[in-house]
Amino acid sequence: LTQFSIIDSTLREGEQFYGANFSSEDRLEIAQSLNNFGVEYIEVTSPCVSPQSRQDCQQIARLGLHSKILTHIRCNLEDAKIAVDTGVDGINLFFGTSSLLRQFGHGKSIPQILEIATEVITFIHEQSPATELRFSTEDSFRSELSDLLRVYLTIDSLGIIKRFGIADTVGIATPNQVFNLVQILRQSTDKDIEFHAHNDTGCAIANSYSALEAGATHIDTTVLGIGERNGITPLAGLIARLYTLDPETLSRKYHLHELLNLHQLVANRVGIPIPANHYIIGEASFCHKAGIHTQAILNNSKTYEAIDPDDFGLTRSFLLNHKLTGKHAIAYRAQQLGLNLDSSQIQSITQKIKTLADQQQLTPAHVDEILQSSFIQLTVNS
Ligand code: HCA
Ligand code: CU
Repeated sequence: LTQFSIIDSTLREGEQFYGANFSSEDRLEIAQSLNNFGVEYIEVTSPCVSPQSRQDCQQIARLGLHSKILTHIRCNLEDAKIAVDTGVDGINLFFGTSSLLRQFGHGKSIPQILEIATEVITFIHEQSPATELRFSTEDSFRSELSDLLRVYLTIDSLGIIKRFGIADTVGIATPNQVFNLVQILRQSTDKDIEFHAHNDTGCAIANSYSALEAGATHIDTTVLGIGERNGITPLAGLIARLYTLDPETLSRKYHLHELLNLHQLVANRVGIPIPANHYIIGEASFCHKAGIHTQAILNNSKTYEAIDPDDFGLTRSFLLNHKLTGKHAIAYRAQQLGLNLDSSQIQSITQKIKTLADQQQLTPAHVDEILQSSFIQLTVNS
């Protein structure tokens, strides 16, 4: 799995997150930061939603970033006319194909969808033949397979579309369902396949990985997984999933050291903290606590780390100020502090910390104090 591209949609799907309201400056900085990390594509909000969005879309397209810039529009002529003038590298079109969206959303039948899509795709291609076009069926997993295939195949026969999208719009698909649908589409077209996974049931990363296994070529992500409702595939989660399988490819494709900066920027601009247990860049991700773990990690970090923090410019840490602590971690800390204590001394200090931790909330500073004062006492006594 080396031939895949990430389409990061923090500046489109991410703007649909309940707390997000990016200024022009935010959008430009986030685009730069995504580019520094090295995602292949950046998807930005439709230029049709507001005058500022249109300006920002044009400005991001003009930055000359290494990442290709896409915008995401409804499949209609009015939107298409505005989007072709923005200078983006590609346009992502979508049309709801499930009976729910056809009945209660846009109200169009499958033949009408095909007629409109044909008109829009042909128009964009005539106006701007170099524009990379993608067409996706919104709510793919609640659509009839026969409808999906009819739509994809009819549109494929126009010979214009570069990539087809499958969208798990309400986040209900299972990894097997994703595998099966992508595989069917893989066997029906030679075009690229993009997968967009909502995370309502916590399967977004697994589903995205399943899509890749079945032959998808492009995966949609956002930083911190932000998006409508509880969001979509988190970028760092997809990176973690793929990195453990092939660290060399991931290190070659992306500037992994930029991952934390990117997340800090987005968290700051959305106004949310980075969850401590977020993939890779969360504060707890390389923090080791239980004595059994710290002992083994000190011997060989691979024992309890599937991801090497070094590759991401991050460092591991040990939590000592609790009752689960162990003598190896305490000895390691003593050594760091330059305190020469023998193993029986370390043993008794460890017991002291455990006992104290049963009675009160200890801080790392407490642990250091205990180590230091024990050391002084022991030196004075000897
Ligand atoms: C949305 C649309 C979308 C589109 C995905 C795509 C979805 O709900 O705003 O274009 O492939 O989840 O269906 O984000
Ligand atoms: Cu979506």
